[in-house]
Amino acid sequence: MKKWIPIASGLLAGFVAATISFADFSPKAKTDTTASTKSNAEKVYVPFGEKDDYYLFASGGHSGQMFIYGVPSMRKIRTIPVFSQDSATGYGFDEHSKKMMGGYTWGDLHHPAFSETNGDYDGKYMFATDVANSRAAVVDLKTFTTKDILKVPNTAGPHCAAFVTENTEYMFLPTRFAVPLGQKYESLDNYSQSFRGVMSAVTFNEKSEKLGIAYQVALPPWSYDLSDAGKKGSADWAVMTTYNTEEATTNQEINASQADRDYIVLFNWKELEKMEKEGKYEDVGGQKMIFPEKQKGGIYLVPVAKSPHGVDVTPDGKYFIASGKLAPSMTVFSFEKAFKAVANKDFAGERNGLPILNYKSVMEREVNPENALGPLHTQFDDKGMAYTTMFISSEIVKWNPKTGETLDRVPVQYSPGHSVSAEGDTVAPDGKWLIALNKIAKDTYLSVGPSHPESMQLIDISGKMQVIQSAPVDPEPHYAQMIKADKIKTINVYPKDKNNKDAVYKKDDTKIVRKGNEVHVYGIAMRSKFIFDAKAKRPDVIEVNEGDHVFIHLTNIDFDEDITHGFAINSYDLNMEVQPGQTNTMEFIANKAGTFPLYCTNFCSALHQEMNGYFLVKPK
Ligand code: CUK
Ligand code: CUA
Repeated sequence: MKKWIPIASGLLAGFVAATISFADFSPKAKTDTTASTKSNAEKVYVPFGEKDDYYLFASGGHSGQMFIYGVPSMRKIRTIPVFSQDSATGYGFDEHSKKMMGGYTWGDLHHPAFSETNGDYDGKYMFATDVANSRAAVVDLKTFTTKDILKVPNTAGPHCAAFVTENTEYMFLPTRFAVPLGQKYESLDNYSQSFRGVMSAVTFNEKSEKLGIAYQVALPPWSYDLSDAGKKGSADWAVMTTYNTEEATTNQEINASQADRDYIVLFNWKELEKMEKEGKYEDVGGQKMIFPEKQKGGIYLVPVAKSPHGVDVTPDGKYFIASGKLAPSMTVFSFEKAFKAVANKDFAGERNGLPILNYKSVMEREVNPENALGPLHTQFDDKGMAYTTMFISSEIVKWNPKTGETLDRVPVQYSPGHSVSAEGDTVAPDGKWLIALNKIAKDTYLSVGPSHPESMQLIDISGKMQVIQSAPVDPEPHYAQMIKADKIKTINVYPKDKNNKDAVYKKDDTKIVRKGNEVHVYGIAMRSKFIFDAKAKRPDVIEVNEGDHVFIHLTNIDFDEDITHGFAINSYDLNMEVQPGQTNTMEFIANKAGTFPLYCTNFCSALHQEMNGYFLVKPK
């Protein structure tokens, strides 16, 4: 046995090496004294029995889900269903998740953000937003399941968030699309007067595990793109980029790119909070809507080169960096200078009632790395150095925000949107790893037809930047966050819940209760059978009448790690999952008469195949 392990791991290492697409195996890499002396294959190889150092939580874009990878191996570990149905876990089929999804079947998840304590990821929750159907969600990291989803009224396309403040006071959700308040019908001829880009201050109550809205802000009818919360000295502030300040209502490709300058919206959320407390808002569809043009202060515009995309706050909280998108430059702004300009009313005019700060007074430096095109997003390492993705020149550029000097650059395949560094949005990033989230991975993997998978490339940033591994990813990686693995504390089984009246933990407590045409089944799943009514002649059979309203409450009484059961009824298009100790409910109308086998969908024991029964529906 002892002999077998080194041989097998040697073989595996060889296999890993053979599958790396962009690795550099030259001896030069090995003699680089600043980098580790390990080969690239060894750096990403996690032997069987060992675990990765980091979790990567990647946005699933229009898949609506979140993808979990291990770093540095770049192995995909799990999909967490968030905004879209997922039959593998029964998400969106069982009662609880169906209700959470609010009638929608899909979402477009762009920006995941961890909950924070003192500006550091605390490993408790993950937040995300849905551009497609204007929702926000929270995922519990004890179970890697979605806990709550909130439909955000008065808004269309909360894109740029989620980003959270230093102690998770708020998650701000500015929107990509302007709409009339309440999303009522309105002619586009009245766009400038009647449309607004609404930002919502979303809160999270840890006790009830529910999301809520503290207040909303009716901003001008522009597109709000990316944003970031301040840190340390700038912790009370937040920034977001805008485009289409031209207020184009058609052919945005051209019409929204006319003006040489758009803005960064700089706001003080403590002041907005004060306005809310003092009742300085109007009721719009049951929400507290602040109209900033009627208030004094709190929100300022900072001019920036046309149509910027990302804006990112440095780990020390001193600067915010806008990426040009259409302008080939990154602009570094100083919070300190901005605060001074605010205090001195150093304004260059106003737009839509919002004061514009003097560009020269706030700008620290413009950075134009040679031939670098299409800057989108910036991340940071442990030394405060910046890494900006260049969508058009398809590379990552490392530079010093304090001097503007270009330090290093590495090509990626191809067209990176975001990148993510280890613990990158905290006040103390880790360095070590950066992952480029590429939109186009042409010819990286075996062909799967005309549309190729997207890719994530792992870059070792401990010395000279080197791409050392890549992993395919389902559509579509926008942002991701990377957290130290030991910060996440998962549970092994769901604890018994005495207050859950749907839960049954003993065979003798199982029963089928009829109230009029409602049928409630209180059953258990265990290796390797279902028991719906222990006293019945056939305990694993459910019999109802056509048209009955059926509730199946199922508890998995295998309090044993990883013994998950599923529950599906043949031809009824239903499936749900019960994890160890969990109780779940399926609700439906028995609208088809007949004989329908029911079975466990999740392989749970050698007798999994025997874990079935019948669902009988007597015709009317
Ligand atoms: S956006 Cu996708 S590359 Cu939604 Cu963060 Cu910039
Ligand atoms: Cu239970 Cu398979």
